[in-house]
Amino acid sequence: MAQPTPARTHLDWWRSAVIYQVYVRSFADGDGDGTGDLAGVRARLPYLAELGVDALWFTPWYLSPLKDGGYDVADYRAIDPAFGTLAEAEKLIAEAGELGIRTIVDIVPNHVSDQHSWFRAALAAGPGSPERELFHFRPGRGEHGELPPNDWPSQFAGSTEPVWTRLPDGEWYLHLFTPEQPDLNWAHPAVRREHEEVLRFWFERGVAGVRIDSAALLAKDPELPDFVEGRDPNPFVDRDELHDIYRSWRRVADDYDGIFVGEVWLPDTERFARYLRPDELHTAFNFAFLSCPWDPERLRTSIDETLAEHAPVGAPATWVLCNHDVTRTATRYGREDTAFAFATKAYGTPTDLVLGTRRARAAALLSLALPGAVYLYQGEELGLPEVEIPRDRIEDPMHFRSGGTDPGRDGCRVPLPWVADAPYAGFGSQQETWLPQPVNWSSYAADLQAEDSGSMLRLYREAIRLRPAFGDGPLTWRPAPDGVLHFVRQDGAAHCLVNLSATPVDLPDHSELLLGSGPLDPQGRLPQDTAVWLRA
Ligand code: ISL
Repeated sequence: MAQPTPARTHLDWWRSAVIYQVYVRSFADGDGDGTGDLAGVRARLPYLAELGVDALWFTPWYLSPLKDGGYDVADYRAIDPAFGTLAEAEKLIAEAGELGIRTIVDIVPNHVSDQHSWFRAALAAGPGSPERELFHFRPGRGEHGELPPNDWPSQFAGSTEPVWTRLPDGEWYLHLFTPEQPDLNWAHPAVRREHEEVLRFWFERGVAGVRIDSAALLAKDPELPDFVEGRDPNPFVDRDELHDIYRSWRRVADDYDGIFVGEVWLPDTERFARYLRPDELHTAFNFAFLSCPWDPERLRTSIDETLAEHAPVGAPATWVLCNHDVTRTATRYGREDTAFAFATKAYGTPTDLVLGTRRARAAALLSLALPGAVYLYQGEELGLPEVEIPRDRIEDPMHFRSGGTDPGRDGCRVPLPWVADAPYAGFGSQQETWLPQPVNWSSYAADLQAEDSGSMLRLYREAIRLRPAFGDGPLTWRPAPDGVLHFVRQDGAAHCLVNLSATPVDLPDHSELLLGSGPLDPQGRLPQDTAVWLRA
């Protein structure tokens, strides 16, 4: 029997929100210098309001040398001058709020930039100093300390580079990502204190939530032992100490009715759900769904497992198809292997974009009909494909740290096309954009799509407008032919069907066809790779 839905208040907005991820550097350029900025976002707020999203998640906009696109933070209380000023961020938060759009900022607690004042002080203070205790400094192994202190693998998939860097004074420091991103020592009380103050700093400025970067990596085994595959507990992933950290973060957030979304990549669903206990994080990204291939059984299993793992802790699911780290949806679904994995990214993978786009449209309706929150990555609503960036223009450290074999993540970070008939597809730049746009980029421009009722943009706008028809209650599967996903929400009042089989299927009885990802066939049946929303 379906559980009664408890009464919801405005404070529960995040349980069923549509949250739009803004990669500031590539969203819109307000000052014409080739890099996106806060002025660009402010100018495009009406577009986001028209799209109908509930909140914006901004990837890091803080002072940063941008060695990892801003995930190398030099100062959490300052905005990078390439993006704007703190006063402008405050204006942006307020202006978005006036349009009913909340703001989520991105906190990167695992590491800081090597230009952060703490790390500079640690370098200057030398071995054995209290300043170095904020990080993981160690002598090396080997007769002369010439070997790294342990053998941990890099957290940049495909990276062949070590996670330790040796200083001229002989000590080594730990960095799970690039050498410009030294890992903090979370066993140190000052590290905890500082982050709670940073949370307060941003909540005081009116943000509604915080995304937590690499949320399962912060805590380290103090002995820093070698990594042994399968040994439990892992010395640096998903350690029990993390839960105490997030419980105290939760107390800070509760003072402001703020919410968290954790970047928790963990294959073990029970371990994943621990982060979502009522006194810890509110939500976490659903990477299982993001990685799932375009396959009816696998998708259905992924949805069922997601709902089952969240139910015991009472947390809503999230549905994510892509983000700034992964292959864009339209491209991924147009390939032979439709799953996402960092390990399988390669140059020159054959792609059928017509097929991929048809599936991406169906996937949009599928994910927006599921119970929980949906994350939408900028440009997904335009159906942008992954771009193969010329090697001499790539900036992503993941590419370089793989020895050049991994194309890296810049292919999903190309500056957005806004106006077809304008320089740089209307991104706003007066000079070459920081990543090059491909020749056909204007054909995806938002202004063209706004005028075209068959466009991806119009589909997303309609879907977000109609999504309340699915409510916030549970999902029930209906019997369906092989290869067809059919579920209902609202005690059967709203249906979602997705046909992943080659055989067209008849629609169930309904009073109204709310929305389709593509046309029905001449017999009124749902064709392959098409989704439909119906009112019973
Ligand atoms: O590379 C991975 C697996 O080998 C990922 O799991 C990776 O650890 C994860 O995507 C972390 O990403 C986040 O932190 C990184 C940053 O570069 C990414 O952009 C961010 O999303 C370091 O801060």
